[in-house]
Amino acid sequence: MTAPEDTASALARRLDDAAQSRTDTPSLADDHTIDIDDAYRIQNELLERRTARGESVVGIKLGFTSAAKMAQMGVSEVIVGQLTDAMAAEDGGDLELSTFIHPKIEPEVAYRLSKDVDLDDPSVDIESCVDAVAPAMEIIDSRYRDFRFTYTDVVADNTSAAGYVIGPWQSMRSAANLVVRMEVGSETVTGSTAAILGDPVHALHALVDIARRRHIPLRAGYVILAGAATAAVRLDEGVAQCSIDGLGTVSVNGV
Ligand code: OOG
Repeated sequence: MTAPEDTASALARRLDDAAQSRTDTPSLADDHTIDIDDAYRIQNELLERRTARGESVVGIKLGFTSAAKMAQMGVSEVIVGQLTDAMAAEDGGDLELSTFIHPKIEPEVAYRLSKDVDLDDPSVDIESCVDAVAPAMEIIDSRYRDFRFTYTDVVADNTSAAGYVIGPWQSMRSAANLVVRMEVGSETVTGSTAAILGDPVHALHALVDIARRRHIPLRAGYVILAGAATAAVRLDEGVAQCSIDGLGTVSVNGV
């Protein structure tokens, strides 16, 4: 753009309608020029539509935290999206697949904020605001056809956020260099938490920087998903389970 207000609203509506009707939409970049500021503006408008329907923002997710994904997208910066209560699935519970367009699942590490992070304090220590860590999985469901999107497209689309499931919380501890194994139906992927910016705790520090620049509050109680430890796997009917050595196991049942 830089897009006029009404264009940002119209694009947020287009993405929200796609999610609600489970119908994919072409890349916004096919017919609009949007910059990264526009993209976060569209994301905020998208979240305003959700909160107007009664959802609450309960956390933040990071994306592009692996070197492989950054290289694939040709970017060097992480991206963030916002999680709402309606996206939460229960550990071991059922996940209604008909509510998605073409869901994929990825293994993640989750952190929990025990207090607000004061972003106005230049020396704020986000690690001192975290009291717990857990194994988790994120369901990504790009609203774009065939997951074909540009960097700004995916930010506008709330970084494909669609669902998440958190395993048992452990008291805050290092999650560095832990083996990750995710089984989805007959497919197994393995990796390491080191794929998440070298150590998932680095995602927390990256988040402070981006939250300051994008005026995203980080509130007590928020769940922070640090980013994927492996490539995403297509989610079909059946159990998806992720185990992270030393952290625990989390699962969800696609129905
Ligand atoms: C974008 C979301 C990527 C991650 O962990 O890198 C993401 C997508 O691939 O649809 O969540």
